[in-house]
Amino acid sequence: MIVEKKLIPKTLIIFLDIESLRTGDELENIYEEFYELVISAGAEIVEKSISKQKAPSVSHFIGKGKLDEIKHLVETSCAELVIVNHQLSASQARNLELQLKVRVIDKTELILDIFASRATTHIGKLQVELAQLNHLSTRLIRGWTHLERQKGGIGLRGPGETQLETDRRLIGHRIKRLKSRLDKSHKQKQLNSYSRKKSRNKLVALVGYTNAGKTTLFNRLTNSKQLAEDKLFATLDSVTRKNIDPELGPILFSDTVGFISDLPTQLIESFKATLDELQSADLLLHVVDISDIDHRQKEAEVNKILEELNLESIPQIRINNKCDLKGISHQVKKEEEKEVWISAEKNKGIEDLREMINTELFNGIYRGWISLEPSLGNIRAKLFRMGCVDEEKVSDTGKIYTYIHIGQDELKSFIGIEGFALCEDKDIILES
Ligand SMILES: Nc1nc2c(ncn2[C@@H]2O[C@H](COP(=O)(O)OP(=O)(O)OP(=O)(O)O)[C@@H](O)[C@H]2O)c(=O)[nH]1
Ligand SMILES: [Mg+2]
Repeated sequence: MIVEKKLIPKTLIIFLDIESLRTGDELENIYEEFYELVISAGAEIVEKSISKQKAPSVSHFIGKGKLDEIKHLVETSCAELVIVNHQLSASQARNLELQLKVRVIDKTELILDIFASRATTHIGKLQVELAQLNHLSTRLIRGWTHLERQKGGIGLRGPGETQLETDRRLIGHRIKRLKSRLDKSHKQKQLNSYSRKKSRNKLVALVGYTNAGKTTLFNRLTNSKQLAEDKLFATLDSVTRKNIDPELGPILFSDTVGFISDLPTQLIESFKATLDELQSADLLLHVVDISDIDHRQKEAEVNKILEELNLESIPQIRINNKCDLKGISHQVKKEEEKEVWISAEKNKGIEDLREMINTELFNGIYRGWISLEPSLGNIRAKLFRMGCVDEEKVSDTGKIYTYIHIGQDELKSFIGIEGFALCEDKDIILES
């Protein structure tokens, strides 16, 4: 058997705190997240440089004195790669590489790299490639734009065209192709969303910071077995499934990619097609890891990204997850606050969540018997399609009694139809 050996680069990490007012614990948390990102990318950390700086330097991002120190560290540790916990401009990255004589990558590239290694579905892979190419093209921009204007040409590489121009052109073509392929998949998704509307299922999307517990909750609500792991970006591709909880109205839940602070804009851009699905969501479940000391900050980051995606107007329930770790017993605050305390892993507080979802989406749930005249076969079929029917009895006269659970709002649309009536248990015993 051939075992593929993955190259693990010896890596030096640079953690620079730029004039922040953050306290020790918060800073520690941010450092840990960065450290974990580096590990997730599969690097072997051989050296680190942690420091504070007032403002980034325009040319190298890192101040001169510190840079000399780092240069020495690179040499003594034999590091082959340097990763910086910020976004660098193209020239800063190049200048740093010239100084340090090893490859330098910034936080954007680091996240893109992790996404690339995690993407499993066809769409996921296309999206990551698009993001990487978009990023790459910003890195190629300097030094050739003036040439492009002279030549401006499609066609084979001609005399006078530099390698940079050729690369740029090839990247441009590939980006165009990827975009059109993603567009096609996107259209398919819109069709799916249309058929969902027809089937009258509500769409509830789980959003939140990476590692908050979205997939764990999703699995619980839909009885799925999606991979939930204690690592950043365990989920990359959205998955949508129907709920299994009979107490809930007809709902499709959608698990999505987790967010992180400084999520590269290229990534948001290329994931828009997937995240666009969220536009048609009726409700967002914002999952927060309440045991994380930084959870307020992370919650704000998520809301910022939701705003960028124009999703801020969709109703939200804030879910304080991992209560078991905090020792908080599940409790519901005032209902208007739309906040619940749960432990997705320990299955605590799910009833409160269920109730809040039902209230939010359906104005509460009606559970009980209805009677249908035999001529209302189409209504009966519709109720079955909606997944509302729990039990059914037919009287001697052919009248159908159906026990349903349905949103109060949905129920309203049936009331008034001739031959459709709400009834009580005793009515059924009398007739059948
Ligand atoms: N103690 C505790 N751990 C939990 C709870 N919910 C989730 N976890 C753990 O938190 C880790 C992350 O859970 P996931 O469900 O993968 O988180 P996610 O939000 O889907 O993460 P990404 O897909 O990476 O964005 C896993 O190790 C879970 O077992 C909880 O209620 N309590
Ligand atoms: Mg997940």
